[in-house]
This record gives sequence, structure tokens and C-alpha cells, in this order.
Amino acid sequence: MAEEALIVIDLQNDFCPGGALAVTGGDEIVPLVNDLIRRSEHVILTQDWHPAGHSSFASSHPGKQPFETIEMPYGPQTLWPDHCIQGSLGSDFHSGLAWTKAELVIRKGFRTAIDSYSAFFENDHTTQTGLAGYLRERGIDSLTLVGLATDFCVAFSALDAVKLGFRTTVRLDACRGIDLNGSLETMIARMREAGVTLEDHLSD
Ligand code: VGL
Ligand code: ZN
Repeated sequence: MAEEALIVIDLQNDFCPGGALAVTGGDEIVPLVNDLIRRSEHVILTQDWHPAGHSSFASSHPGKQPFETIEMPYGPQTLWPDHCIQGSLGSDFHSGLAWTKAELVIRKGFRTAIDSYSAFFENDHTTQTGLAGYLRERGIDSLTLVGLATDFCVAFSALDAVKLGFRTTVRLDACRGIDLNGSLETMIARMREAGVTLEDHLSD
């Protein structure tokens, strides 16, 4: 029962140019992601899905600005502009994304008090999203991750995936990063050290 799945991370309007937390070139990956969706047997999408007033929003912390860091009960937390509010246009998938084939959409970040970068664990590294159990029940043991942002939700998902025993590949050419204080280089190194296979097919 060795099955493979493509996991498309947070390819939502708010992470694309014009969105509330735009990732440079975030929309450029859509054609390549659609190609990978077409060629994948199983497709799973994640959707960043915050209630208004979420604790990861700088606007929820008087005097704080986006991209500052605060201490939460579970550790340091970067503060973000309000983004991906449940049901908003910004929380929708990019309109060009060929999402209909997806077998599962996993939403994360819906608890006001905890952010969730990873598709597997929230930022307390304890609260599970249910994705690992779903994949195991379906006999899926190999994952390819693409989407936004390389250095946050893609990287934390990939690190958790290898820790949980999944064979994990990140297609860097189908990701774009935020790169906050060198986070892109840091997280790429962490993924490589953890045993994530990093592929870049740009030169193909
Ligand atoms: C993300 C910051 C806040 C991501 C989500 O999808 O990488 N980054 N929420
Ligand atoms: Zn978020």
C-alpha cells in the first residue's frame, strides 16, 4: 500500500500579489502546481483559515506591528498582517488553481490562541490537525509538498512530515518564500539536515 500524495500548501489569494500577506511571485507557481496536480494520483490541499482577531495578527496586540515577534505560551510567534480570515476572498484558493481534483482540504489556524504553520501540528507542536492519521489510514507514505510559503508553512509541514516517518520531497521550483530575516536560507538548511528531499526542476 505504498501510495504517494501531492500536498499543495496555502495557495490562497492572501499569499499572492495583491493579498494581505503577499509572497513575492506567489502566483507564478500556479501553472506548475496545476501540472503536478494533473500528474499526481492523490492531491491534498491545505488552507490557512483564521478567525477574525486571531492571536497571530499584529492587530490583536496593541502597539505591535506585523513581522515583530512576541512570546506566546507555546514559544515565540511572528506577528502577521490580518490574513486568510475564514470565508474572506483572501482565504479563497487562487482562482487559477486546479483544485477540483483534491481529495481532502485540511484547514489550519482556526484556533484563536494558536497559530498553525504546519499541516500536521499547530505551533505548540502538540495539537494535531488529523492529517497524519488520514494519510496513514489511506496507506499514503510518500509526500511531495509545494505551495506557499517555502520558509513557513511548507517548511514546517515538511519537517513534521519527515519526523512522522513520511518520505518527503519539497519541489522548491513550485514554492515561493517570505524570507523574513534570512528565514528562507535557514529553513532550507533545516529541511536538508532533517532529510527532506529538496528538488528544483527549473533547469529541466
Ligand atoms: C503562512 C504566515 C502566516 C504560510 C501562514 O502559509 O506560510 N505564513 N500564516
Ligand atoms: Zn496564517
